[in-house]
Amino acid sequence: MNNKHNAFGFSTRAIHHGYDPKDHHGALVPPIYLSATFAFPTVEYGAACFAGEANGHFYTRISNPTLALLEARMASLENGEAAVAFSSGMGAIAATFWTLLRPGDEVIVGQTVYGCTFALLHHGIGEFGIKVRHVDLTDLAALQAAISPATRMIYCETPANPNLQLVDIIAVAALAHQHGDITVVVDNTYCTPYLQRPLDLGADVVVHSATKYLSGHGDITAGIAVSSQALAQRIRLQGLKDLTGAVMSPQDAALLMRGLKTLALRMDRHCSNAQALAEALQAHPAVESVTYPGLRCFPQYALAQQQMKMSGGMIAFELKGGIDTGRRFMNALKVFTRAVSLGDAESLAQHPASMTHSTYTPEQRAHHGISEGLVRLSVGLEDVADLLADVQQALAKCTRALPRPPVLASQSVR
Ligand code: 4LM
Repeated sequence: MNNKHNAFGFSTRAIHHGYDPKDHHGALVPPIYLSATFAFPTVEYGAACFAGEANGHFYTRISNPTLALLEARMASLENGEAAVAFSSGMGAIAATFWTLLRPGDEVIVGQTVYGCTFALLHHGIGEFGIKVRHVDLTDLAALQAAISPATRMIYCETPANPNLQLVDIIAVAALAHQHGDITVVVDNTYCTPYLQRPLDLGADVVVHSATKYLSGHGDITAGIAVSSQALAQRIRLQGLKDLTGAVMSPQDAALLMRGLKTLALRMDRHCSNAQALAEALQAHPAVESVTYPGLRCFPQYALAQQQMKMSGGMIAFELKGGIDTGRRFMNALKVFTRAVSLGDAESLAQHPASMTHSTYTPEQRAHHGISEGLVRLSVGLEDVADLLADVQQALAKCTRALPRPPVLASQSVR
């Protein structure tokens, strides 16, 4: 199957796109090209490759046949023209920023983003003359007011890590594009293209931590940027080749392609397991609040239904006793693993304020909607009955441990 077969369904493309065994001695699984460098048949051809006039592979930091296959597959799944592979999600995000922003430019960022993206914005590009402005992107009037002639990019996560706030991609992209030269970049890590395709909704660039659902097995760190051919070429030649050098290894590309083969199956299971857990948490008396896009009480339920195919595998919730009870809950879990990251087969629990979002100060967390008591669950692929039982037993333990309300002197029995 070659790249012209974009009419096939999502899983067919995730398994076959861009590869034909007959071109590779019949090998069912694509070979891994480990070579760092590639021979030129002539000096003239080598020079043409360097000048961008010939498409051959010449050095793996710029391109490699195994990476090219993965990139073609990811572009197909996101409905983009081209993709660039990176050694981590942060590599993809940093390369995109450094390619598209210059001193004097402004970037508008949604209220809540992953902690290291926040750090890159404020301690990275923000310290090199690029102005970073956080705006509540659910408020289009605020976005309109924040756009200035210097605005070059709008960047968001939807759903946002960790509080799951959504951004209406169609509305934000339409507003951005009324103003001309503004690139809309969406981090699609939480959804993957199986649940949401930002480019179809008007975004210009999609970035991913492919460490998460895309690879799905917690055994690589990887990143991807998907866009038009022209933007991808800029991100490759500037952000990847010269500014970060954050190239993905061909072995990791092979593991990532193995993960992609089961992406749709895995996402279906992540979503159904998460829905069941979110409903169980919501019904439990020890739980203060549950944030999950598939619950009717989710403040942006209508947008979630419209923009996402299903509600995802991530849950944020708070317990009535606050973070002390949250810690007891997490320490009592037996099937869930206490770990950061997300999208793995294993269910994971972590505390954003002290872990993934500890790059924010407490004041910044309060301002950006990340409460100190929030517990984040990445719901995995285990049997849902075991996950429900684990959460119930941990809730029972932390409820028992809740301090009793003080007994008033007049009520005490002597
Ligand atoms: C975590 N996240 O949340 P690499 N974009 C999003 C992310 O959640 C992450 C990255 C980018 C977590 C990692 C410890 C929405 C990461 C960065 O870790 O560089 O592949 O992706 O638990």
